[in-house]
Amino acid sequence: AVSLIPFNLIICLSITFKSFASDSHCDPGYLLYGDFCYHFETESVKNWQDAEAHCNSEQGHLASFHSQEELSFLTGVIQASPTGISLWMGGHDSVTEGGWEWTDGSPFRYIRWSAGNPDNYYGEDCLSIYINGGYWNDDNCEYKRGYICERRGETCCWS
Ligand SMILES: [Ca+2]
Ligand SMILES: [Ca+2]
Repeated sequence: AVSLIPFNLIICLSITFKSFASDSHCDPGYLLYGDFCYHFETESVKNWQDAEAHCNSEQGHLASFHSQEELSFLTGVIQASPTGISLWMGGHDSVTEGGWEWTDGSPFRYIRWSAGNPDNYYGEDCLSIYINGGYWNDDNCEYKRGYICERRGETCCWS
């Protein structure tokens, strides 16, 4: 039994080292990109608020994006199995019209609006991404769409 303790410790250390080397890992159903795990929900459609609430129940938020690289990852995944026209993301201007923010609190700097948007058409306040092309639309929050959740990646052992 004495020899098992250091052996277990070695396993944990090696897993920790591996997880640091690859930053983090994700639960089943989530894909790792950078420090975050993403879940692409295309089977159960929800309005924007219910989609965000579902992501909250998974300790996350609707996804935010901050670079062309992140967006290329996203569009690569959703175009591999296209479902519907567009998916909900975490952007909204429901607090202040035209004052776009992400539900995860990250800065709203990188933008990729589709031509003519945001147009606030009949009061659109929620951000959806077109599967074909990855451009964004301010959309009617009540529409039921698939969505993308994000959460921080898990780290092993001592987190
Ligand atoms: Ca609006
Ligand atoms: Ca629009």
